[in-house]
Amino acid sequence: MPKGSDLLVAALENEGVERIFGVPGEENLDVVESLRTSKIKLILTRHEQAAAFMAATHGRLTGEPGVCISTLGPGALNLATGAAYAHLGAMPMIMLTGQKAIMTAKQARFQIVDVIGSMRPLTKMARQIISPASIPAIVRDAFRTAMEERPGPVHLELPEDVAGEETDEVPLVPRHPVELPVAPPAALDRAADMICKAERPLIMLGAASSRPKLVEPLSSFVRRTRIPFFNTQMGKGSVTGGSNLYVGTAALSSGDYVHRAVDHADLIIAIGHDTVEKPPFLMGPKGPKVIHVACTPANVEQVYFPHAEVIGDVGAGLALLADRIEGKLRPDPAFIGLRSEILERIRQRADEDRFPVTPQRIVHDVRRVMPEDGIVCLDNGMYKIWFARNYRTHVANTLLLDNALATMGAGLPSAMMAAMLYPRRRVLAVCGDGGFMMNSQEMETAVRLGLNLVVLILEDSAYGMIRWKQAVDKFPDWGLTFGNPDFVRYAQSYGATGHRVKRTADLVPTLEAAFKDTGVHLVTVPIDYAENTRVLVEELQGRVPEIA
Ligand SMILES: Cc1ncc(C[n+]2csc(CCOP(=O)(O)OP(=O)(O)O)c2C)c(N)n1
Ligand SMILES: [Mg+2]
Repeated sequence: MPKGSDLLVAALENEGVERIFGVPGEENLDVVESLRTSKIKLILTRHEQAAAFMAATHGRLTGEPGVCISTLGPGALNLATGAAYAHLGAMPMIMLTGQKAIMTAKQARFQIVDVIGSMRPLTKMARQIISPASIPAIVRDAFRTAMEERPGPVHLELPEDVAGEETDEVPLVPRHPVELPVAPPAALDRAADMICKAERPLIMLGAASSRPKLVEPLSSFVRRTRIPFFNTQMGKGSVTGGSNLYVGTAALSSGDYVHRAVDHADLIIAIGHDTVEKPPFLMGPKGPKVIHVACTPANVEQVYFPHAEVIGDVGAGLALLADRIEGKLRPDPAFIGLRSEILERIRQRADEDRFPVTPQRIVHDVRRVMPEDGIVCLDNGMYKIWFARNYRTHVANTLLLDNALATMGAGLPSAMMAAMLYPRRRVLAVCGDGGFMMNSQEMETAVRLGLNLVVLILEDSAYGMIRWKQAVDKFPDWGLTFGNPDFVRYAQSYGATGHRVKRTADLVPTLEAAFKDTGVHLVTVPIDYAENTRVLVEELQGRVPEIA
């Protein structure tokens, strides 16, 4: 007779799960035993948070939920930041946590916290499993909920007595394809009318436009309508950035060069905008009209209140919209001039050879060593703004950054997941010396898994972004610097290879050599953040951007 944990693992196999990331506790031992004889690999991490970041990134890159596992109380709470990361970032993920037996209480309240209660606000659904017979249906429901628009994390708690309880065979619930409804003709006609009447329409690609299945329909919409486009940070790469219609990335909310194009527009077609992102532009009473195109209705915010909405399957909706407007638009010639001005500004100082290295040069050099399909995974720090503004993407989901929870610590785990999913592509984690140290223990996991991965650390011995904001706000420079380990020896102690860049000209050859070799490489380079103030404050007319 199968026990609860056997049914759980069979249900996960039924969903196509290949790996589970995490740190089991004694309450998970039945599940561990059921995994032992299954096709699913158990991948131990050195902290549950990293397991959750990896599982979430699986969901982000494939559309299929990644799965992570932890014990009760302390382990489950360590998943919380990863839950929030997936929840805000709309990444499908399943979190499985153990719990003490529910029919007896032999250890009184030892280690018991209300994990379901803690997870509820951080997930789409949080449920305790109370009988083995319910497992197949609950698991199917969990995956469906996690994957459905808007995707996100689901938490299931499996108490140890339910996991160990024998039961009759219970049939699994088969998967079937689900299509979303398409926007009704009235909504499409209204939007088409607004676009045809506009003189200077501009497309904005937001976070949800990066969903893996949208690559083709989005590119086709832009090709057919020839409307210039810009993207939010998390919408980067969803349409080829090499096209002559790309006018830039909105890494700040206003005042950046790309906002000249936004200010010039009289209509913005916001495709897949999710207001979890730091606002890519600020709507006001006088600005351009906005059409929201997405699977789910817009959230109304102080800075985002669209005038029309096209709700439903985005790919199908865009094809119908293109049918209505193709060939009827007159491209506005001013965008072409604006585009070259914006891109020229962004390119400035990319060749600067001063040492420590400037952020612009780092972005430029990273682009040189990354093939078009190479994946750059950012942690969270000052350099994120530079990569978002300056790094050109040509393939969808090749610059993974978090402009939603904007948590530190996800750079290395997200890169590890990308390296596992795409072993033949170059994968680079870019981390600050602060963010890297928040999950640096996963270097051991990366080495153990035999991943090919390069980690670039930008060293300023500080929580640079906060230090910069402190200076912008005219506070004295105080309290935000720290010392670092010797990163080369630190890498070596994990069995990885460490490199220190001592001259700006060495950055490209060092990264190139690291990629040509196999295994895990860590490259550390000192960064000069004087450019933050020069460009992001002084050059952008004294306007101070909001930061995370
Ligand atoms: C988990 C977490 N803690 C704190 C912050 C606030 N924060 C944002 S950026 C930053 C500094 C990042 O430092 P580092 O990783 O060294 O990057 P740098 O800005 O120095 O390049 C901090 C503390 C955050 N976003 N996430
Ligand atoms: Mg730093």
